[in-house]
Amino acid sequence: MNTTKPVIIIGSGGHAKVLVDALQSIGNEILFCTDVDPARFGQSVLGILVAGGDVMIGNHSPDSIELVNGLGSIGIPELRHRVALRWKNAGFAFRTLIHPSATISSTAAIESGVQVMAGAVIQTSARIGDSSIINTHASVDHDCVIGACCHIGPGATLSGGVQIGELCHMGTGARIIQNIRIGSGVLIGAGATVIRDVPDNTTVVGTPATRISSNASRISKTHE
Ligand code: JB3
Repeated sequence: MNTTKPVIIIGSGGHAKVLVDALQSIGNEILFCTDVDPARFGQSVLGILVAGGDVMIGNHSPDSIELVNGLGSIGIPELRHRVALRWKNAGFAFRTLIHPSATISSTAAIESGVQVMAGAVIQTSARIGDSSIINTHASVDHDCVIGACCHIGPGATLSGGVQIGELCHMGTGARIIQNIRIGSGVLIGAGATVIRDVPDNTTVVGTPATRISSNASRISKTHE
């Protein structure tokens, strides 16, 4: 939280609103939000204007601002990933945002563009990959490794030594026991309890969590 650059928030929905609130609480200047839905243009998010489409970002130099990825997910975060990739390739940096009420060990590693929301806990020696969201009151325990662009949902719990690949969604209140390995492109349903390793591109639900479908076709489209 030590940059002085103003930010532009991509998106103006529920996740963007939580980000506006967090940024305002630490006094970070927000220029405007963007959206793809013209019906949102001219509206405000907690007093911040939805100024137009993402094309408006191009009116600013990558040196003068930072971006905040305001796209969350209720499934695999492929849209969030695409938007991050597009603007990074155009030379823009994404702001790493840690809510003042989050608790993060000094030995944890937080990569760029990560968002750690209110009340989340990240324990010693954990690593959080680029652009991931650790949402409200989620808990990531010692030595966990979370890959790029994952969404760890509100109140989700990772016990010690869990490894998660890229582009995963862990639903609200889901839990993973110690030392489990989760692949990439995995969706863990809300409230699930994961007690066995989960391979790439799989959806698991329930307690204990069991596989209900494959996400392979959707994930491959993400990387086109
Ligand atoms: O559960 C919690 C605490 N938060 C959820 C979050 C992680 O994910 C939240 O409840 C929602 O389920 C979801 O939030 P998100 O992603 O903000 O969803 P929604 O409220 O539906 O708003 C998405 C907005 O992004 C809509 O206004 C879309 O029109 C807009 N949008 C879609 N694609 C885009 C793009 N905006 C821009 N700027 N660029 C895009 O490419």
